[in-house]
Amino acid sequence: LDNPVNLYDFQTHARARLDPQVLAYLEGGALDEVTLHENEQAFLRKRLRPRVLRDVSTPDLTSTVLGRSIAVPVGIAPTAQHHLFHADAELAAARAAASAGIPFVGSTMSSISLEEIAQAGGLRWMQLYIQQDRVLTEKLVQRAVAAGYKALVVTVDTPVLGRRERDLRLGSPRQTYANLDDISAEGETLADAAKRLIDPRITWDDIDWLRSTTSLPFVLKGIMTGADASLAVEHGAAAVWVSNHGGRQLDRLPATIDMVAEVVDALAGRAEVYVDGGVRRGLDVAIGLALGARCVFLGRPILYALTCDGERGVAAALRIIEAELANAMALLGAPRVADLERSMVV
Ligand code: FNR
Ligand code: LAC
Repeated sequence: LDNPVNLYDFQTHARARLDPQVLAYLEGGALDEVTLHENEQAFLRKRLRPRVLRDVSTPDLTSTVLGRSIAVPVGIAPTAQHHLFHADAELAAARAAASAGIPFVGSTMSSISLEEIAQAGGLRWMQLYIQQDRVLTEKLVQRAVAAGYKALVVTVDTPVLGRRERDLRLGSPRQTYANLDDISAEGETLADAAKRLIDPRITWDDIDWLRSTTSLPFVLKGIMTGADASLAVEHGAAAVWVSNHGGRQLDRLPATIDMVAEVVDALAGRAEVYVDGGVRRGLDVAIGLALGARCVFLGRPILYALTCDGERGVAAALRIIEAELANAMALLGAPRVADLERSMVV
């Protein structure tokens, strides 16, 4: 891919290269894909109210998440099965994140093991599905601690898999799950693996159980209401991640960006707030930060960039997002991340 200028360039290039079944898995959403599209559309509907005559000569994009410094308030969301997109799999994306100084979240369902991903260095968090087998779940947590992961991201919007019709038509890709080699059959489809690995019975009691097994801070990913955000904090969450799983789970949910303010207000500073879903521009990142998110995560765009050129592709995509964010902040009159305010977005 020659001279990518924005993230859509990676998408166009990747679409032409990927096998139809893999592309369906990557791009698909649940049912009518209303939420999938709404995530992007809601960002495009936002309008900005910039402030002028503020010295923006030295943009400062640095921030922190859970007490750790990051170079840009952007992160890589957990996505399963990077082998489908590039031979270097998760290691490529994790290395690009480490070089960029941003967090990388490894999926429970990664192609390579969490220990192999750890070789990339950098700030890594572990996404956790609470599995039906709690012993295996606990073992995964202990492995993450041993491998230097700094937080658990517990995904709570997936008690069952959403009905993704593109996958139902083409079949979901047959893969291996390196973190789960003790129980996962070689070449199991993602849909079958999810049925076994995801526990539909989990409740807030299981969050309390998880908390009792580890001192790692945890983030609940897939919160879409102020009420659940408050419960998350009451059950010990250090952060709440506003997500609708990229429109892959429950359809007809609002765009994530439209729920950030409600969650921020419900928490009133008691925990950090993150958001993902439909972020395609540094400008979208600025909007998320202005509305009160502390970090904004990317899902599919990373997989497009990974498909195009492995680590180099992801690094290039991250540089573009950073440049777009710096440009947006300067034009908004916000030299520092903390200068982005809710009043700047309508
Ligand atoms: C995901 N997502 C996801 N989330 C999670 O908690 N564990 C996982 O294993 C996966 N796997 C996964 C695979 C693929 C192919 C996609 C596209 C997404 C959801 C992901 O973390 C994130 O919430 C969304 O992708 C964000 O939306 P965008 O950026 O893709 O629009
Ligand atoms: C997905 C699951 C694995 O969205 O989170 O495909």
